[in-house]
Amino acid sequence: MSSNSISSAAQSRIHQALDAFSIEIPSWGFSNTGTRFGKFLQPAAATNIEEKFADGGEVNRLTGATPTLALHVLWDLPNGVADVAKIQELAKTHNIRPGSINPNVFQEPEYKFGSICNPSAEVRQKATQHLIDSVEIGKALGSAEVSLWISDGSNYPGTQSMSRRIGWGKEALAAAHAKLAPGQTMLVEYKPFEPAFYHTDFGDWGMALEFARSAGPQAKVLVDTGHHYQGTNIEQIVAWLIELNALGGFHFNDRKYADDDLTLGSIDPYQIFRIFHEIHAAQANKQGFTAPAYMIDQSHNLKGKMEAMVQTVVTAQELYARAALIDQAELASLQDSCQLIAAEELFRGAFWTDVRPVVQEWRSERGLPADPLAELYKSGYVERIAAERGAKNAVGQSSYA
Ligand SMILES: [Mn+2]
Repeated sequence: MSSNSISSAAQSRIHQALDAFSIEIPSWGFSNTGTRFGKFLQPAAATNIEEKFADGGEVNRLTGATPTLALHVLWDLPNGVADVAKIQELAKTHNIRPGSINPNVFQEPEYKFGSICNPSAEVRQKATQHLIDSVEIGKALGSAEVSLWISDGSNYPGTQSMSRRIGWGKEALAAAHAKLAPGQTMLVEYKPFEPAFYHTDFGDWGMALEFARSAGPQAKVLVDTGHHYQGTNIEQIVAWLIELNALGGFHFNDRKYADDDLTLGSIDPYQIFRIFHEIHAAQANKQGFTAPAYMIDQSHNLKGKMEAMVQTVVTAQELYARAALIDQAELASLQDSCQLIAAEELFRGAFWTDVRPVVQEWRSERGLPADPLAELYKSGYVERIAAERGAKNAVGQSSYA
């Protein structure tokens, strides 16, 4: 199908949508990762923060859509605020800004029974201080979001007080929220299970919303698309969070079973389309709606990391563009008159339209490579970094840092 079959009004909607769409890429998406059974080493994987910035900058050069790189405090700023100057220098060199700051309160042995929800006041204090340090790092870097994934929970009924842990978690988040600068947002992520298998303290969007609300006005909910039970209507959760002015951001990835961290749209592109539709609908219909932060949270064990990241960004743009095809006024009128088939066909028709020629045209108009993946292959970047890093990557590493 050529771009000729897309009306010029729809084409200009796509162009406008893509101009406003950027997506954050994660520093950890470029380093070696694995399964819980083992780590698979790739010769081109980034082995330090300099290489993560170089890779992130290259993805931004190819796509023009990834202006920020998410950072993990323990892995990327092991010396905390003392590493800020180095990060700023790397950002300048590689033309990609520091993005969300992600505290790490799940890796150290003292967090075995939880971090901010741990029964030990001493452990809670340590975890709370790490959140506060992360807020300070965010301030020093001028980064907009501090993104919290609290993995606390328990494995056996009766072994922990779910209700007392709520209070401990609230106390810690309020203490961290009190340190936020005016422009900073605290994002609260949720997940129903894993690493804990009986209860998770931040288990679903209702819990995350209550934690965010009790922390303060700058705290919002983060939706990780892989963090739901099978069959959950994620786009309805998105609609509710928009209604409540509580949608802070997304971690995009795809899955077949649980939190598989697969490439966005690889298993169910219609799911991502339906989420993007709720965003476009809010933009058309809700006064004062501000777009949430779009972020990628994926680890590629089998695919090449650079290739997978570029593929992900391109897929996100295509699905965002497809959702922009829907004429919101027309859809609303069909919905209100309960013309079910016509409404569904309008919706479904947008999903099935090949927008790639229009997206390529948009890229060319902005001086970007029309096909970022082809350009990556042509550039020889992956071969070059594999040669440079191969020896370092031949040695096993014990963490995701
Ligand atoms: Mn996530």
